[in-house]
Amino acid sequence: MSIQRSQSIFERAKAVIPGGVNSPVRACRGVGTDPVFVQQGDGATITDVDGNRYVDLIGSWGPLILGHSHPEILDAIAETMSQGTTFGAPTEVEVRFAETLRSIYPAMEMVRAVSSGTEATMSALRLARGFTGRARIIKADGGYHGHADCLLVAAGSGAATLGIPGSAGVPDGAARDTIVVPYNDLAATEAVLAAGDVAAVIIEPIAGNMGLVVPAPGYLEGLRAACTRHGTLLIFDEVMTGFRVAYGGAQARYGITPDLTTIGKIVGGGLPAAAFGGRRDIMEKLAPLGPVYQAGTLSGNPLALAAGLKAIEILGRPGTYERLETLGARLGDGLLAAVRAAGLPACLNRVGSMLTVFFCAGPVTDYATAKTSDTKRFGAFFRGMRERGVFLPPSQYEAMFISLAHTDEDLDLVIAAAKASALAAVAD
Ligand code: KE4
Repeated sequence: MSIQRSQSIFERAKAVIPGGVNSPVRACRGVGTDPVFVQQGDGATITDVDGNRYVDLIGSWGPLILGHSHPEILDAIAETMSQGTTFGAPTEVEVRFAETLRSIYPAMEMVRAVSSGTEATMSALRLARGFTGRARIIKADGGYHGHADCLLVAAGSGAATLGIPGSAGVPDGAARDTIVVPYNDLAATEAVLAAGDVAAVIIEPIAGNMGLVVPAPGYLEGLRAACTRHGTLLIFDEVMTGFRVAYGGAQARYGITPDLTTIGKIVGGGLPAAAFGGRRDIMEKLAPLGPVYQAGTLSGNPLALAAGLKAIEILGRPGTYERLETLGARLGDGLLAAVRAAGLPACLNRVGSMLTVFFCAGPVTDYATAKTSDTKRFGAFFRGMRERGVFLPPSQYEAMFISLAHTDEDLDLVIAAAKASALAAVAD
């Protein structure tokens, strides 16, 4: 497979963009290769600038649950674009977007649209701190909620530790009030909450950024009860899981009512849009009504919201999530069998159409167990799969995403490639 044009563009890119990419994971540094540059996407496939076609299992990291260039979404964008793209003044589509989210996510009694998941989580945390008058927040080790300073915090040693900066440029003061606890460790979380000074727990109800990790039975229910007991707000970060794991997200799947929800990716229909929302008494603390400031030039962008509303409409059609479950089960089981058939230890975590095959015996129940994976072997597997026409997320600690555009033939190709790539990875 020639990637000559990609390589020449990558050289140009590295001269003007840090690492040649606009988001670090795209650089493929975790899987020992260089990125290919994409020319176009079509349904379940992408084509790179050298004309190589791949079955796409990244789906732009979640947004493209309907596949690339869905005709109805392109039509919705074109129709909206004909009237203008952004006004810096309110539009009716923003109201329809908020009403639609509230009808599907009843916990989102009020909604504020923003342009990225990072903005949604950063704003939700500021709101939680403003509402409670408390400074401390809790996040899970291995949880990723975007790159706001207070969230780029690494776990120190020990179960529940005061945050230490997880990135250069994050001052101690910004990290100090963030406490990091192991995912699925309810006791550690409750021990921190007991002090009664925590503004919010922010959690991925199904974790997707340490690879996919599912909540242990009772974990989310326990978080809900403990937050209620201690006057702490429970924030479900559903940027990835919203409209992915169920039409109503993880909160519908598990029957939990968070105080605030952040949502993104799919709700933009492939364009930049996200939102946060929740209890009316909390949301009404937001400017211009209340003292918590938050703003955005392109927040509620009509083009992105029109695309998002069309995606939400299509996902609401009968049989959607049954089909995604069928595709997910077929792919997950096929990949797991392929890697194990090569004699490699592997385990699978999957919820519907998002999944991760970990290169370790498992089970993977938190970040510590996820990190026992053989990332070198995963890298070899990634390279073999790309060579064989399959575009995997370039990290063991990410989830794969399937779309409604994927066909059984696509999955046959992926599973055949996995069998060969796993064997090659053993020899690598
Ligand atoms: P964005 O700012 O990237 O739109 O969203 C941040 C975010 C917030 N919450 C969750 C649960 C997320 O998964 C994300 C972003 N996800 C990563 C992929 N794991 C985006 C990919 C990237 O960083 O390039």
